Amino acid sequence: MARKAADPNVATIHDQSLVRGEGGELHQVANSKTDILTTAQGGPIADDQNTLKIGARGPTLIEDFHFREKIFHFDHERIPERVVHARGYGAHGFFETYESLSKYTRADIFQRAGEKTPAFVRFSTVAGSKGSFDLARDVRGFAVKLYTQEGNWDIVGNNIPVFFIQDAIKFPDVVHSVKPEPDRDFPQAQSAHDTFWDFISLTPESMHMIMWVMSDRAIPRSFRFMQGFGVHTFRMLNAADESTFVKFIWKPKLGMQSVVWNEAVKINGADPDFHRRDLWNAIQSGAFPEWELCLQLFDQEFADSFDFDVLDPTKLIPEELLPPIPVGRLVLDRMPDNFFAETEQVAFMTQNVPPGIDFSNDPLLQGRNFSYLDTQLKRLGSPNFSHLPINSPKCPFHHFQQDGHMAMRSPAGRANYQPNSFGEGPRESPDRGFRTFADAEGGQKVRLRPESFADHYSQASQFFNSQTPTEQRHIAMALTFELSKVETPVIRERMIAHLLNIDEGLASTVADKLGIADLPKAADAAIAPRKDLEPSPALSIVENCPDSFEGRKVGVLVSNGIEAALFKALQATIEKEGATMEVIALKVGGVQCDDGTMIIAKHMIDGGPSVLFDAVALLLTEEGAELLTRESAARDFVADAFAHCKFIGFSTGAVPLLAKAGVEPAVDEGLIPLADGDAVEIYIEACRKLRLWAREASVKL
Ligand code: HDE
Repeated sequence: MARKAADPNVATIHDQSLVRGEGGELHQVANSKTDILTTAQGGPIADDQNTLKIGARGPTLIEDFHFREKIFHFDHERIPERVVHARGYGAHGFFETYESLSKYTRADIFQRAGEKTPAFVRFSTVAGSKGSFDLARDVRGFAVKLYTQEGNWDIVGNNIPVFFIQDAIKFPDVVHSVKPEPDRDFPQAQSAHDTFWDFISLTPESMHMIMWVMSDRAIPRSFRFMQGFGVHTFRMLNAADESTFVKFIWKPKLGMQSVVWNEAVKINGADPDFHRRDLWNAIQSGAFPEWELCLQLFDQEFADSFDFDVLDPTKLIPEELLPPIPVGRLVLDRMPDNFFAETEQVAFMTQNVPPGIDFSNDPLLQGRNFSYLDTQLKRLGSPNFSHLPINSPKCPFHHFQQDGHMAMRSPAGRANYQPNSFGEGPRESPDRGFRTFADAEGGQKVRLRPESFADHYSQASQFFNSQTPTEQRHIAMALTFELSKVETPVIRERMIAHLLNIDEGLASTVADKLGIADLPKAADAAIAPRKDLEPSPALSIVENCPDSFEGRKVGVLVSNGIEAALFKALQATIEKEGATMEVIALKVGGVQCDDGTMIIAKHMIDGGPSVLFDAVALLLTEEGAELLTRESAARDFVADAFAHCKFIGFSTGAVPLLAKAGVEPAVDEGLIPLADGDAVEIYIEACRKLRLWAREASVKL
């Protein structure tokens, strides 16, 4: 069934047209290359074009079992989408362990250097439904299933290391608030509406997460350029059952990158599948994305050194205070053969942990361990969802669970229980089996938040203070945009009152942009916010720019008559950098170069706006540029690339188009003349900075 072809986007096409049989009926008949079409029961089918009727124009007969079966199955093709994280995209790969971690954990996956463990990863947005667009401002799911030798281990994380709420009992509330409002069923995949901000403004514990969600982290350029976090504090247990606390962080080898909001809005129109297409293209072309798993390991004494509680999922441990240790790499190298069978049916569960990994008392994690099993039954419809190949362990497994809907295994033997006297079936192993950390617990039964969870603002301030001025501006703009869509003034004001506890400058900028003349009083805080926490540069995307253009994409706008040598030099340099390019022209048929060679375009100008690319180059003759000045899509191509602070390479002939788009060719160092082959190197070097943020103040995004 695998459909692999030279061009990642094109399956092999066999030209087979319908043929007419003796009675005039249509057929697409099997030949030596194809199998004979059958019913689900295996019966060969003679005619799949026409229902069985009395006469050519007569009524359809109910004895047409083939038609009945085909439509019946079609009518039942959908299963409930995930209540959250409905829109997602997955890929297969492997995890490779660097060194033995036996000192900290007895988990089999961490015992041997070089051990490779099969993996499946599903990235997702949270709020939107299955058919929503990829570039919503939202948290991204980063769920990893590791098929270890001791059972499946799911690290069901996000691309943000903290969460909105501290207690699982609030999860339905936060999710209801962000989903489409129940009376009108909009907006789709957006947090910019009253109910979300109403809930948030009444939930101070969400403020740290809100800073992240309003930052560029929530509009990633690609799944390949984002970090992943296990969020909660977990435990590792070694052979002696000694516990070490651990936080899991995935770091992309290609570095982090996000888009800007104005770009995100336009990408959603130009290519709603931007992220999944990006992953598909990268993997199909052999550019396998890679992440390092990094661990923050600590003990109780270290945990006690903080004002905050390591069980509180709205807090993180700054990397500067506890540097994450790389312990292995995750490589995604194969797309599923079938989206539904694998990506849609994959069932992640936080409670899937192997011996040597254990939970902490984080109340969010404890609640999740309850929820995920429930949700799988609802979605997949049977307690036998672990029989599906994507969910099935790849190590030996033996148990006495049996029967139920869609049981796909046929266990042999007489004794389906234990203990039994027949010597049949598996037995437990106190030695090799899962052992829970024997922590001492005690106390009254209460419904209480611990005092140690009461600081809701200090790390929100720390996050804001750790951002570059550019990123801080983006947070202010995002908050302004979102709150501008809120129709209830008191909700806006409540949010300003919270922002005052995070950063007064931020609060007054947002208030000013919303036209709130009188600043409200700062929100009452359970604990006085600390604004003196050391900034953590690791939290900034811009500070950690990879200084590489690898894995990125250039959009090259071309016209007839351009220098073939320059085009080839550009192409070669981009490829050498490990980047890719796509050609845009007036027509997809392409253009002819000065030496008569043809360049085929991937996009016509309306179909390839510059928002789809990390940098652009304009290889135009003057005549070609003049022609394009009349196309609004071409003017937008240039104006947007400029406004989004992208590097723009241009041939001399392109100047008229630049001018028409309002861009001075020498306005800043982000505009790079491509006079000859050497200039191309200078251009690519500049592109490694990804964006010329210095331009931003002048373009007023
Ligand atoms: Fe989830 N979450 N979640 N979540 N979550 C689900 O399980 C839930 C939370 C996350 O690609 C559901 O299979 C509760 C935090 C990801 O298939 C459901 C709480 C984090 C995915 C569920 C949380 C996540 C889910 C819906 C609060 C980051 C997608 C479909 C206590 C650490 C997995 C499903 C995939 C999916 C419950 C909070 C990440 C309903 C009750 C915090 C990446 O079980």
